[in-house]
Amino acid sequence: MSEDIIKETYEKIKNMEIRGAGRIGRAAAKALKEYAIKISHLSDEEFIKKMKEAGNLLISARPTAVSLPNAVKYVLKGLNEDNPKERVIERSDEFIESSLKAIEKIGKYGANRIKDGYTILTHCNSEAAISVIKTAYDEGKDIKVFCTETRPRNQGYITAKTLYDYGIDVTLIVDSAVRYFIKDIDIVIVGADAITANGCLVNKIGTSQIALISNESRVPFLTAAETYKFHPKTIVGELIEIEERDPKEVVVFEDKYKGIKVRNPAFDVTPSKYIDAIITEVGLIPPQGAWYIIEKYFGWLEK
Ligand code: RUB
Repeated sequence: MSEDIIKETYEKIKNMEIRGAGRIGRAAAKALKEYAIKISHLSDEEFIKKMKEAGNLLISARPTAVSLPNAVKYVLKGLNEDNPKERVIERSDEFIESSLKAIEKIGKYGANRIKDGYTILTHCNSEAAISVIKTAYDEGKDIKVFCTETRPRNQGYITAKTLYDYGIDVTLIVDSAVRYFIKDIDIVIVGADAITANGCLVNKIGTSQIALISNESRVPFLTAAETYKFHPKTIVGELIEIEERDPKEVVVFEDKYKGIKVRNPAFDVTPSKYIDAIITEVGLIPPQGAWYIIEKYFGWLEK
């Protein structure tokens, strides 16, 4: 069945087989392209209807990373153009290509903030943050990286292994050790699932604690975020839904203790006042510049 392409990607995003905001966006764009090719024999009217349904299903897989609806909307904008079938396919390629280019540019711009001898702290597993770190290393800078474990899903292990394989000096710490080690850190760089119109950062749970600690210790806190991580609807006051996942990801107690409640929010919100800069593919901007980015790059989206 042609719908299987969409359902499979939906499932993989939902169960986090595909995870990380950028990857989620590109996976959705790719699924839409493959689906469009499969159903291109349908009438334009039927094609448009089915593509919209597919887009809605993909968007519902995870609620927080805005890269997902932004990618789907970018691709499906082709439905309103002449030759919708071709345009959807072309726009999927465009999105994927521009996403990969953005990560590369973020690497270059962000690396300018990393000096020789720096120790960097990162949290979770972000392609954009890793791009900054790898670029600084490629430039010959002598750097060290501290990675948090990132409970409960331990995405920090992926980051630690990736950087170690790249030849970088890596130290893994438990999430609660950030304040203990902050004296050894020169800069914090994390990724982003969403940036709001007022410059707040939505990212992996624990990010805001790290930002608070960095602020208290005067350690610069930067987030690496492609422009498709900016949330258009926050400009008209919509709030971002924070995904709360299955408590079983945190702990499974024996029956005797099943009355103990376990909460598992996947993301938190870092206020803009703790963010020194947002590294985007169009340059480093202060959090106050978020509104401008949304207006400039997402003016075409319904708000
Ligand atoms: C991943 C996470 C990452 C952002 C940015 O959360 O919080 O920091 O998605 O990643 P999860 P990237 O593992 O729950 O998806 O820079 O790769 O887009």
